[in-house]
Amino acid sequence: MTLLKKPAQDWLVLKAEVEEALKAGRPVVALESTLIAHGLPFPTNLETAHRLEEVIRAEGATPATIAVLGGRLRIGLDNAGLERLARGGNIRKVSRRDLPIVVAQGGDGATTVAATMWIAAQAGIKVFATGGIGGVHRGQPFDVSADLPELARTPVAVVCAGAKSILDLPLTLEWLETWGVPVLGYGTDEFPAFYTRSSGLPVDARVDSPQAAAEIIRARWDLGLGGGVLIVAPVPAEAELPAEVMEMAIAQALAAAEEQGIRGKAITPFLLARIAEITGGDSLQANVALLENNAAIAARIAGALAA
Ligand code: PSU
Ligand code: MN
Repeated sequence: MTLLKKPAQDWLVLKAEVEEALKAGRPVVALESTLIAHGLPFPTNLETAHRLEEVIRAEGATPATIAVLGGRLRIGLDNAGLERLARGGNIRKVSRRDLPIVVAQGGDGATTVAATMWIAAQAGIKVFATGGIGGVHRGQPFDVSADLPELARTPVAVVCAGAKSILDLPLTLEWLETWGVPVLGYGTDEFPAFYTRSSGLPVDARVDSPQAAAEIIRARWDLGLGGGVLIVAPVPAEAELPAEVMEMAIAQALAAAEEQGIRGKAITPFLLARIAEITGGDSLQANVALLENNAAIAARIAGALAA
């Protein structure tokens, strides 16, 4: 029997502009696709996917939206690829454990933070922007998103607006501490809670410029510590939602999930959809505003790292 060792590169398909930017050492920012296929409704998802790429370009970086199409790990999508994800229908939610399945079966998949980080790292992309990361679920401390171990092991800096309080935020931060993931507040001393700017929980360090963030990211890798860094930026003040409204919506969504027995990988998309329903258009507006903000910050940090 021959054991063939095939590098991951064989399954990677880079969009030409992304490949050129990487070769030239220009800044590149990865974007995930689960938020397109399972996090936002159509057509807001498609508009947002395009908008995030524009924001990154306006900051002088190259966007690379990541997904699995036809079993290939795609880094940088064309309009047809983005549309396929946004219109949905048979798009698997792909986290680390799903990667071999969707590749072997030649399927289509939207990548979570974990899977996007891993694919980005295969191509040498160092910075990634998203909305919120997964974490430790409320009342279910054994339901830990694969995003957390990925942050511990894969060398990509992730910019997000914290995490929704559908999760247990204190336990999520404890997990990151145990596994050595630095959490940097971008212009804040507090861990933001996605729709709201504060959670009352402290970050490990505050950074007030892309350079300050880049120096810590670089030091982590230069020290040989490897792994990721989490940079958290609060939702822009004008788009923030009242904490009481959010807590009520989250409590209702959690009760519905419990009642309907929703579990495993379905729980996050279920809660996101219920919260969007309950809060109406406001939550969507906040979601898009924080995504744009994160994309711009990520592009500036990628620029500082490339300098
Ligand atoms: N949180 C959000 N919006 C999202 C997600 C999380 O506010 O779209 C998505 C991200 O892709 C994240 C994934 O990586 O959900 C986490 O899913 P799970 O909890 O099953 O690991
Ligand atoms: Mn889970």
